Amino acid sequence: MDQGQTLRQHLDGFATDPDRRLIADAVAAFADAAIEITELTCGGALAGITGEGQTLNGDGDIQKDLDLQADRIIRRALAGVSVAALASEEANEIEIRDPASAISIAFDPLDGSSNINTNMSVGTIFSIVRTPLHARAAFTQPGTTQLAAGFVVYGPQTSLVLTLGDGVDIFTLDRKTRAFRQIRSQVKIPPNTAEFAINASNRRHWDPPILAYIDDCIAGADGVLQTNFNMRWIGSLVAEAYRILTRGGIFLYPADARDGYREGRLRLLYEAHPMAFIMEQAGGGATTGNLRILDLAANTLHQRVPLIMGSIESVQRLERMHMSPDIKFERNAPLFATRGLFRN
Ligand code: AFP
Repeated sequence: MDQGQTLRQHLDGFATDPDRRLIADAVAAFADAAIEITELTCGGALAGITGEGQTLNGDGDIQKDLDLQADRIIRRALAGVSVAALASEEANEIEIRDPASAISIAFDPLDGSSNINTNMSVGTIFSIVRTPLHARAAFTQPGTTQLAAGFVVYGPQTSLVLTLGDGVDIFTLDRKTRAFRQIRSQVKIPPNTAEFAINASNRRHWDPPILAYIDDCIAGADGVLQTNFNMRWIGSLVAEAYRILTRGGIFLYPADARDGYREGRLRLLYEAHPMAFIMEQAGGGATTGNLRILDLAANTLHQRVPLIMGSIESVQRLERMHMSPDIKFERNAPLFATRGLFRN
């Protein structure tokens, strides 16, 4: 893959049969929508964006003005693409369009929208799946049925991360030509990391394996991991994922004891599934702690799931810590507190 090719050239090289052409057209539609959305995020208040909202989506989240505008922009961009079923974070129901189409799409039009009026990075996430016999069943399949997945970060750069099932490539919007141009191909996530991302204010609500892992990270070079860690928490999944693809890391939004968070906060269909596909395609991993994200199938449209993703060594360590019940997590014991039994 030559660096510097446009996204359209990349997609044309991929589209070697009618189904692949369909996938390519859907990705191109998200790229076109992203160019329109980025003009709103860059304009902010000058573009009439307040980051406020009055209505609630199907999962009870306040819908910010840009959530709804992004949803409309994406649906309009997809109008010219044959799609069987559409699922959006901002809609209570699946939209059936062309049931005979080979592809269906789940998307989060604007993730991280609570960051809009603080001028932080936000994004769009999408997952393209093969349509099963009945279009209505498109979103009850495991994540392994995805054909493509991607996300756009509306940050200092507007960049699109894409997997078509053969590695991960990154494209940045050239604002002069209004075309996405490839900046990285076949991205690989470093297998090890010294950087974790978690909302540490929820520490009192975490389950023991998460407590043990994060405390081991904070123990630094004197602890069982024998490494000094750095922490990040942006509050925007796409920004965290982009950083992990750039320099490695582990992102955790685990289940916790708060009401409504027993299955975490992130949604399986249009956040965890596409992110997991991208992470695995880049040599990383994605798990609930107990189960591989891509093996999971949704029972409901906005189903939440605990999400741990990033550098493969850290993901596998956390899975071991979740799956070995005989490990004693004597947390906060005086003097003889025992740590996780793993030594790297
Ligand atoms: P919003 O879209 O409501 O801003 O949520 C963003 C998000 O789903 C994800 O992008 C962040 O990683 C996570 O929530 C932040 O959650 P906390 O606000 O609980 O830290």
